[in-house]
Amino acid sequence: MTEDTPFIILAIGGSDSGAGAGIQADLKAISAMGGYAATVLTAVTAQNTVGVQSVHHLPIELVEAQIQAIVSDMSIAAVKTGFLGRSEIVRLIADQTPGGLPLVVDPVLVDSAGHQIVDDATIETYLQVLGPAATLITPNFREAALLSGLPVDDVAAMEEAASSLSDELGTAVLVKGGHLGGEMAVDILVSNGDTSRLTSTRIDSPNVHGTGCSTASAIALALAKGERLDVAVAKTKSWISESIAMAAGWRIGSGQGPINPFGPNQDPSL
Ligand code: PXL
Repeated sequence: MTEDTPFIILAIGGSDSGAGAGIQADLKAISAMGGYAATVLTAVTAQNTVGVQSVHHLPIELVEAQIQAIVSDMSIAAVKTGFLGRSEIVRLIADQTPGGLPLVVDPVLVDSAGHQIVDDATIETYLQVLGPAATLITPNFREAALLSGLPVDDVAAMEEAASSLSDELGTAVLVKGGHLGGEMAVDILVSNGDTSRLTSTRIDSPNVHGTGCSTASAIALALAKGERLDVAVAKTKSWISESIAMAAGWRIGSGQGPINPFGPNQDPSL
């Protein structure tokens, strides 16, 4: 590996045809931050800024073949997972991704309207198999409620769900409150028993589709570079805020559009 070879992040998730979220968001975020994203698709969605029209889950053999193609050839520095969709895919990812690397699991369990989009067996497999293998799991507040079994409708409840989940899984947990409303966007990080609140001013923009995917991808890259978890999370939060601000005037479609990860000044240390 030459010195200028970028860190390679294995991003596993679904395609968003509107390119706001999913693998397309991962590819943009990781590229914008100077990494290289290898992309394993689990599903193809037909969607735009208005919503998801259909989902096609790829056969498990094809998901496995993609992972093998990557890990047999490339030196992966971290793994990030997004939409996995089905219990057997969650299990496959836990079995097949290389160990000993930072693993950031964004458990995509609800759609942007807040409806559950995976079955209960899939949630159970996250709890039993993939969550415990993760370095960090990054549910939004609705997903934190589903995973912890606790109601989550304010910041105090986010803290309770985050620490309960962190205790149960034995991993660090970042609960994102961006969609909770209010003047501030508050996230909760629980790591090694320590709870911290990360706050930023809410930016008025219709374009926040894919912020979860982009956040988990940027954190995975920062961890690959050896950044401490709390620092990686804090830097990523301010980068996401800037990426939202840089796309606030965009009108890519009539609904919730993408952010602009290429807009912010890149921090060379991230
Ligand atoms: O933002 C979560 C997400 C992840 N992956 C895919 C998606 C979405 C949300 O729409 O479509 C493929």
